[in-house]
Amino acid sequence: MDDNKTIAAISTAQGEGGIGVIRISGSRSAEIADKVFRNINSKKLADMRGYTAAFGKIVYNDEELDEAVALVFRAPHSYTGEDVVEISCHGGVYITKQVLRAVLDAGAVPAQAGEFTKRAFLNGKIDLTEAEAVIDIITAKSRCAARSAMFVKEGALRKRISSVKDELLALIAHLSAWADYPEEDIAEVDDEMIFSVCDKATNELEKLLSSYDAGQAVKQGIDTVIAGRPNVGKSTLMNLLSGSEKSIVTDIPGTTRDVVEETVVVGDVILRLSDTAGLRNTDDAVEKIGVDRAKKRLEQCGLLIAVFDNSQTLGEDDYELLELSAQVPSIAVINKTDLENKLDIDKIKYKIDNIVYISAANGEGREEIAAAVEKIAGTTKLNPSEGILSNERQRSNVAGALRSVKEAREALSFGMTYDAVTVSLEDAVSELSEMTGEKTSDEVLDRVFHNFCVGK
Ligand SMILES: Nc1nc2c(ncn2[C@@H]2O[C@H](COP(=O)(O)OP(=O)(O)OP(=O)(O)O)[C@@H](O)[C@H]2O)c(=O)[nH]1
Ligand SMILES: [Mg+2]
Repeated sequence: MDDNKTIAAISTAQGEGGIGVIRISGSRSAEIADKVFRNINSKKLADMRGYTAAFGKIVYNDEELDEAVALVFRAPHSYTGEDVVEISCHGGVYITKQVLRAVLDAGAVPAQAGEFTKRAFLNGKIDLTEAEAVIDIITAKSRCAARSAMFVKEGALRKRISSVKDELLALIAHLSAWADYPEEDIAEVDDEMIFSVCDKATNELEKLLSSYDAGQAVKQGIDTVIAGRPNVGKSTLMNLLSGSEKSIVTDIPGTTRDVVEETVVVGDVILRLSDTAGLRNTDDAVEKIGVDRAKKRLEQCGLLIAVFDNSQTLGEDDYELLELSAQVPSIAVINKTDLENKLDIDKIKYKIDNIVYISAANGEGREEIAAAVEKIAGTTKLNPSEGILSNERQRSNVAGALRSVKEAREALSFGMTYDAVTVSLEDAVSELSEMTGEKTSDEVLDRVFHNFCVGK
C-alpha cells in the first residue's frame, strides 16, 4: 500500500448529532493530527500507544474550534491496518467540516468513497466479502439482515468459500503431480475420488445459491402489491402492516385511486408495499387510470397479497385476480372474518396455496401474514450464521464456479483427459478467488467500493 498518502474524511453521517468523527488513516496520521489537536496534558499523539485516547482542543488558524477526543490506533491494529487517529468532536455540520478542513490543511488528502475499507482490504485485514458486509451492516433494516451481515463480516462466507476452494485446489495439485511425476510414489488418481470432490463442491455451492433469494428478501426486500376488488379492506390491511394511517380508508368502494407505497419489515422480510385501487370495470376516468396502474404493478411485483372479502360471494373481478395470481408468488388474504362467511374459500384454495384469515379492521392478522410471507420468501430456512450471499457479484461468481465444477464432472464421465478436468476445476477456483478478492481486477474493486460513501 502506498503509505505516503494519509487520508481523512468525516466518518459520521452529515447532520446534527451528539458527536461527529473525523477519521485519519496513514503513516502520518498522528503527526498530522498533532498539528490540529492540542492535548490537555500536552502529550503528543505521535508519542501515544495504540488503543489510547486523549482529551483536548482542536485549534485551526490560531482559533479554538471545539473540544475533542482523539483515539490513537497503531498499525496493523486498526480498521485499515495503518496508523489511524479518530477525532471525535461535537456533531455539527459546520464543526465537523471545519475539523476536516484543519486536518486537510495539515497535510492529509481527502479520502475517496470507501477508501478506508479498501485500504483494509488491500492491507489484508479483510477479504472482499467482509468488505461488502460493512456496507450491509450499515444499511441493514432488520435484525436478520444485520445478523447475516455481521456473520459475513466475521468471515462466515470467506470460510465457506475457502473450504470449497481448498478441496478443489488439493484435487488439482494431486492431478497435476500424478500427471507430471509418474515415476514418483504418488497415490493413483481414481475417478471415484474426482467425482466425490466434485459432488461435495456442487452440493455446497448449490446450497449457497439456494439461499440467495431468501437473503435478498431479508436485505433488499420484495416488491409487494396489495390487490383486490373495491372495499375488501386493502387499505385497512396496508395500515395494519405499516402501523400507520398511510392509506385512506372509507366504506365507499373506489376510495384508493393512486398507488400508495410504504416499506415495512414483516417478520424477517422487508416488504415494499403498494396499496392499489380496487380492481373493477369502471367508467370513471380517474378510477380507470388507478385500476390500470394496479394491474401494471401486479404484473411486475415479487409478491401479491390478494385480498378477498369473507362476507361477499366471489365476483367477476375476484376471478380475474385469481387468474392473475397464477403468474406471481401469492398469498390470499381472507379479510373481514368477523363477519358471516359468504365467500367460497375452496375456489380460492384451488388457485392459491397460501391462505391467511384476518380481520384487518380489528387489528388481527399481522403475525399470520408475517408467517406466510416468511414461508414464501424462504427465510424460515435461512441461517444467518452460515454466511449468506450478499449481492449479485457474489452470486454470479458462485454460479460460475458451480458451472465449472459440473463441467469437470461431465468431462470425466465422458472419458476426457485429466487435463480437461483440471482446466474446468481451475476455472472454478478462479471464480471463487475473484469472489473473495484474492484475484480481482481493479475494475471489480472499483465497482465494489463505488457503493460505499466517503468516510467508510
Ligand atoms: N367488518 C370489517 N370491516 C372491515 C375490515 N377491514 C376493512 N373493513 C371496512 O371495509 C371498508 C373498506 O375498507 P378499505 O380498507 O378502504 O378497503 P379497500 O379495499 O382499500 O377499498 P378501495 O380503496 O375502495 O378499493 C371500510 O369501511 C373498512 O372499515 C374487517 O376486517 N372487518
Ligand atoms: Mg383502498
